[in-house]
Amino acid sequence: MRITKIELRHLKLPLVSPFETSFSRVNTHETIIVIMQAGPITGYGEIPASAYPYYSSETVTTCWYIIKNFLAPSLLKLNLDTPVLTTPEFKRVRGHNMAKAGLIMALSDLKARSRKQSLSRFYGGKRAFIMAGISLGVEATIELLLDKITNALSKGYHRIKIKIKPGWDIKVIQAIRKRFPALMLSVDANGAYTLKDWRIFKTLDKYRLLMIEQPLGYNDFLDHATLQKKIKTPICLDESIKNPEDAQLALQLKSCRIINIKQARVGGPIAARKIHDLCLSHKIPVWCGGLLETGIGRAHNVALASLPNFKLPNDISASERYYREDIVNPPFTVQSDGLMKVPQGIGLGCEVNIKSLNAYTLRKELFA
Ligand code: OSB
Ligand code: MG
Repeated sequence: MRITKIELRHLKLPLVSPFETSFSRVNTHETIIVIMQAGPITGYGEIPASAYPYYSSETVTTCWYIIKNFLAPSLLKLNLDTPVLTTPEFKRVRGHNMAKAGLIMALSDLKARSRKQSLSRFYGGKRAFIMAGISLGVEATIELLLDKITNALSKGYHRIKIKIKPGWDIKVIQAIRKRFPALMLSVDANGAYTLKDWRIFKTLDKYRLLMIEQPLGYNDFLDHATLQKKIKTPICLDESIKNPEDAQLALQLKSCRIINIKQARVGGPIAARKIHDLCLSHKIPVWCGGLLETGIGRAHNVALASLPNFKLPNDISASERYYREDIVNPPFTVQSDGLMKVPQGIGLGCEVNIKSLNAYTLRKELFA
């Protein structure tokens, strides 16, 4: 079977509440849905690039441009069984991992559906449930953040991650520890510090954090290795790991003890699985990060997180944590024990709600 059509949808969705990180504060999220057709089968992928080049250098606009001009033409008419990463144009286009990832996700969904398998099964997943976790942004006051944590715990989340930045770190973590002594807590700086700030992280050692995510520069490996030697808390890399070679480098240099895998960031599920396998062979646990995905990207993330070395709770929350109305049915939910079911139906394992997909679409384009 051959790929006959690729459609892109640029979506803009209101968030249930604003999300603030060390690099921005947003009320809405922009993402691209990839709809790929082969004969009678449709596959879906998502590119959660956002409107801004702040988390990653890619945006919805750069992804659209690269897909329209380079990647989509090279995929049309391609046989479903051709390994897409080896096609000349995919190899020739350097970088643009998110653009590539969305296409490979849609292709994977197509392939899983053509074999009548769930995406989890297709990816080699073993878990029937994955560990949900929640990532909470910077708030106006510590008291407001404590309220958000209380609320998250009441919804079943067992691991809370908070965003930190200079001026919103030690005193916040101290207050959380005072109120929730046994909480499984981690922090994410999104690269907001430099090695000169190492004493801050040394101080954090006493708060029993599960990990410190991306404390230093988004391209850095060496300073992270130096910092990891100075502190006891495991460092987890997110932004620095853009492909399997980066993961290899980080493991070799001991820049981190944990890796956050986002398939959008690393170029898709194939690269994600390579990083997973590499980490497994080095006894380094991984977990699945998130980029505020809609139900389509979430289904891909849940399927990926069902692989065996996803040993730590993921940044995968219920649909309602992000959106009042998701674009899939049923929406993703978290159980009171903090677990989320891995859909067992074929492909994504949930229905795409075309009505809400249409309602949030800003523009669309068809390549055939
Ligand atoms: O660094 O993990 C991050 C959201 C947007 C950009 C970067 C990050 C995040 C999150 C939220 O932490 C994860 C999620 O719940 O989707
Ligand atoms: Mg992160």
